[in-house]
Amino acid sequence: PEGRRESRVCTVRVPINIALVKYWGKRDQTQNIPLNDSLSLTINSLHARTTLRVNYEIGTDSVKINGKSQTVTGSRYQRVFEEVRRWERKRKAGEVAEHPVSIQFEITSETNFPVSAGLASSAAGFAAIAECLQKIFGFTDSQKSQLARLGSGSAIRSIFGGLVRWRRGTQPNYEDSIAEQSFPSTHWPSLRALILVVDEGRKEYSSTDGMQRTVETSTLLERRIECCDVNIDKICAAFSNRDFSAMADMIMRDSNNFHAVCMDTSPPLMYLNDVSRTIIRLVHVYNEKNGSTVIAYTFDAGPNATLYLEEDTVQDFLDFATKQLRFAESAQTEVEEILGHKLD
Ligand code: 2P0
Repeated sequence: PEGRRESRVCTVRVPINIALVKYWGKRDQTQNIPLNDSLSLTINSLHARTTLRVNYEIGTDSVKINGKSQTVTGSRYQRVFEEVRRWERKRKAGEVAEHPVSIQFEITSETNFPVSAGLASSAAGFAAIAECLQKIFGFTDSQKSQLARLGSGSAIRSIFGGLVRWRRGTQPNYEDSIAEQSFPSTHWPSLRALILVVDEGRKEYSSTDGMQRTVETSTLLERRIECCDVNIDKICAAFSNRDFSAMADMIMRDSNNFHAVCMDTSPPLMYLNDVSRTIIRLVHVYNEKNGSTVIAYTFDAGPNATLYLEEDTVQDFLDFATKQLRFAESAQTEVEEILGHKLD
């Protein structure tokens, strides 16, 4: 009979990623299989530090994020935990096991950025959980990807650094719906991300619900999906040549196309607000003033902006933006926080 086993503990630090070509729409909702390939940059300095403890006994699973206990029953965490139990049960069926698999999970996670700000915290969190599970149970890379994706689709991209592509996959069993690194961050060391936290509040509707509503009601989505692969190839080519303006142009186009599709959803998904739109204008004015495209914006399912630029543009843009946004402040708008981050 199986003896009592020691608890196992693992701690990892995993960064967030921000998509340049967004994932929006699933062909399988339970497995988080996307309708289109997506592409992201991993932002190393914004991360989740996650500890997973596995106890080999029957008990209640627990998850604590930044000191706050999370609901586990019926959650994505439970989905991931149940999958691991199922795999372990299956593995043990081949052995002589007198006891059923009793595994209890305890997760504590701290992030160095506001979780509620919609800054892809779930991507970092679930990629970290998958990483810990792989280390503790000895899962394959493919299993690790499956677990990250099951938690949150975009988490599959946080497994790698640099420029990362998540392929939608074509196999019926989805095993080729995986992420791969297109370029390491060292390929373009001067690249920077600025995150403008416009609103720290929780978004009105989750990405999961929002994208499903888009799949059910938007006619523009089909056209968007047709263009994603071509746009990814263009961004990869620009990244390869360190051609900032070519890359920036495609990043902004994808963000605007994604939000157009959100507006084409019924009822519409209005993620951007007046401050977001001020930032869009500001970036275009700055690029025009410069005579070339030296900064790009992208917005996820919320009003916060991620700006991409090169190191030598950061200070000048911040000076420009501060002057302009102070003016905007008098019109009752404000940018709460500006976070400057290196990608490498
Ligand atoms: C992305 N987003 O590619 C896009 C852009 C939001 C806008 O991936 O349902 O939280 O967990 O698979 O990963 C957010 O979606 O959705 C997301 P689920 P997820 O980053």
